[in-house]
Amino acid sequence: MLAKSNWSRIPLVTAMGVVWIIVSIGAVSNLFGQSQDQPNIVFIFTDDHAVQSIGAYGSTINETPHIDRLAQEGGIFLNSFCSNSICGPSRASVLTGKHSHKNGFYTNARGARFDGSQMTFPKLLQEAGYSTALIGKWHLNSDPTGFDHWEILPGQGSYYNPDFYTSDGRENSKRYEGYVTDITVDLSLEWLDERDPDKPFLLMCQQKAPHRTWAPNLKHLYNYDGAPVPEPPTLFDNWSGRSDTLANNAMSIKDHFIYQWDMKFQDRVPFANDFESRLDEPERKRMTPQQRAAWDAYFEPRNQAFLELPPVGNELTRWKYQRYIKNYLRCIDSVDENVGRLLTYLDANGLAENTIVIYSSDQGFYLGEHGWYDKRWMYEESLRMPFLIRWPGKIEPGTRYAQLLQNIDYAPTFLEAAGAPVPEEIQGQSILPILENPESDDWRKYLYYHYYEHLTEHGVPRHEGVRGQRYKLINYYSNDGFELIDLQTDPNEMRDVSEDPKYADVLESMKSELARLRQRYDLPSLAESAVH
Ligand code: SGN
Ligand code: CA
Repeated sequence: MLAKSNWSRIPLVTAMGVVWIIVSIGAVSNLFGQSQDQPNIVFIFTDDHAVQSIGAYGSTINETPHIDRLAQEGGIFLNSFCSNSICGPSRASVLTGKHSHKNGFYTNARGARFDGSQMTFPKLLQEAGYSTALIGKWHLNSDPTGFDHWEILPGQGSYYNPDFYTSDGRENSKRYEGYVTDITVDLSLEWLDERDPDKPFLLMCQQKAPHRTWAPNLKHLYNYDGAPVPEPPTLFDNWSGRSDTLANNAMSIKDHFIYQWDMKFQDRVPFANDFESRLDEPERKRMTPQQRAAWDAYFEPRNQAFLELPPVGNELTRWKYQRYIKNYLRCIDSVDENVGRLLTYLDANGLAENTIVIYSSDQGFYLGEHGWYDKRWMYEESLRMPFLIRWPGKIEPGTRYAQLLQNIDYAPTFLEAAGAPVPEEIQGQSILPILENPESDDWRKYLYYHYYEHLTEHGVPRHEGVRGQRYKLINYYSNDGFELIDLQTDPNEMRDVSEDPKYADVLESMKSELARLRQRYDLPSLAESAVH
């Protein structure tokens, strides 16, 4: 890999000279590779894990002791955000350190493919002497590049008895019996055992969980049983006082769950409408007879009780919220215990000291806030990404960072940590200076956001915006206009103050921040953005 990538930089030397240079580069890189200065990186990345369900972020609905360990032994970024709140685009920003309009991956639309020939940080880490691996969810449609080893789920993947495929092709995918969250870590640990011990490594361990359809592991089915999970204060939000476009959503707890998928019913529920009824349930049909029996033993009696006396009105919404949130949290219970397995492995193999461990997720999620599930909007719950980082010797245990972090910052951070140059084209900034000086004020004061999918599966329109520490400006540019939120007086984001004269100056200054960021990141016109 090294020889190949350096070859292109030395086209004019003679054949003998080339051999000599390659041998020298190999020797230097080997020394470099063994150096203690290059930390290993374990990047644990989950799918749709909202900060409201992480203990270290103050969750009031669950506990995540293993994830929290990273905050206790390292640091936590309290203001960490994505650039485009949807799976593939967030992953593309992580890999490239760039916003969607620069890495070319705007939406999850059918046919969207990540251009794997472009610069990514794993490729640059390979050049800097790292062994690299990616295991689990990928969801960028083209095959991964920049990894010595990869084993990925097709598309969204499955919770039960999942298929994984490798560079041998999708048609040669391998089915593993068991639960995807465990298997993703089994495969990650196998790779750690087999890797070249003389090189530093990058492991991207990317869980499918806790993505829809929230199918928990059998051993966690009974967790949270017996007592209701507290409801968020905005579960019955009626979307007034903000853009009219909010009311067109198709992601409400009240109306937009599918009984057979999300609510775990086997048959059509008699009073369900067509939207709420789809029979091609994705998980139960994949289970072994034993798995299915254990699954049914939990859900069937509870479903019967529901059908005998179905709740109505707000009580039905409450019931759906409980069914949804408990399964979501059970999926996280598996994620958390598997974070524990990874940390235990690092401890047991003497790797903890020289390994950066990060826990993050591709975007946040609504856990009933605003009456919703799913993501996409620029409101806090889906804009946020968890970011916990442990790096012994560099981060004081228990450090809390308030700076505005974004997923475009991950790539330059990893490159700088590895001592590799950060290409000019990267739009994010390395957080290393902040890690050294947590109080640092020398950091962005505003961040740029842009969601491009227009009125697809969940009815969310394209929009862009800017967020500072106190204010957020959103532009629903294809179907409405500006919305201004004062996060200090209105942390639940229930009121657009863009037309309130008291905020006239704030509105103007946020508009000019937006214009400044559009220029800084070299955005095309909104008309050009409206084609994706
Ligand atoms: C699927 C889900 C959606 C979800 C998208 C994107 N529907 O289409 O609810 O928003 O993925 O999620 S499902 O009925 O198939 O579960 S993402 O994490 O990949 O961006
Ligand atoms: Ca996601």
